[in-house]
Amino acid sequence: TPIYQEAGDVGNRTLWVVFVIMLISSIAFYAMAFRVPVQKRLFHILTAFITTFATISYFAMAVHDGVGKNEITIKHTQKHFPDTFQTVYREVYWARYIDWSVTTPLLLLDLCLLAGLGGANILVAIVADVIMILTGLFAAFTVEEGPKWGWYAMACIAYLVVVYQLAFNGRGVVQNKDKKTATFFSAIAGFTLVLWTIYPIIWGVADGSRNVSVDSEIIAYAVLDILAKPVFGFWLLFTHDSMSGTATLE
Ligand code: RET
Repeated sequence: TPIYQEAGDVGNRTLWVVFVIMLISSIAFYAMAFRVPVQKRLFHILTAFITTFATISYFAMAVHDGVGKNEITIKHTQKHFPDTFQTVYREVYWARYIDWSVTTPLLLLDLCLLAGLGGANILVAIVADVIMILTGLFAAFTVEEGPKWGWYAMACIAYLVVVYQLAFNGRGVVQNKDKKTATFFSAIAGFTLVLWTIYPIIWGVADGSRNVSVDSEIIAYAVLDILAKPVFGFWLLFTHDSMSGTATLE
């Protein structure tokens, strides 16, 4: 008998709640964008786009359009008995990967512009990030265990490139800016790296090894997504607005 791993009421309700939070944040970010002079709008627009994509993706998941199914066969090996096989069908929320492939580059752009990184470094960070998300998507839909963790390992290596750009190059170059910006960058980039590192851990126990229910997976990603997008966004924009002069961040 196959095992079905699907979202229940708790998961579905969570998806709707996050949809509403993303929608309200987007409206707030667009409103904040209108209130600042046009030269200061870049961060506002970027941040508003990030939650806009998340709003669309959460809507897709809540109405169950952005969801597929992955089939995996598990072999139980028992001493003195023939091997038994069990099929697990687990929901895969692929809309997340579409969302992440657009929004994580935009989040990185926010941070790279804040640090004042050059074009080449920005491009390396963004391309590595896109590779991370795409190989993560392949990992999610690969049926065989070997290739699955192979794709996962590739995604993790790409992630290390992103970390390197932010933690080493970003931190180095932001020292050329004023002290306030340098301190703020350390705080918000540190916050980002801690949060982002939890994603592959959740993926490993949920999508990867299937030890965690789909509902728990939805809730874990919901908390992370709210911190990584709306909370990150309000923090960035309020700080930006409170800094005097347009030169501080751009
Ligand atoms: C995957 C699985 C493969 C290994 C790695 C991953 C990393 C994902 C990250 C996602 C960040 C998402 C954010 C969303 C914002 O709301 C694809 C889970 C390394 C870092 C910040």
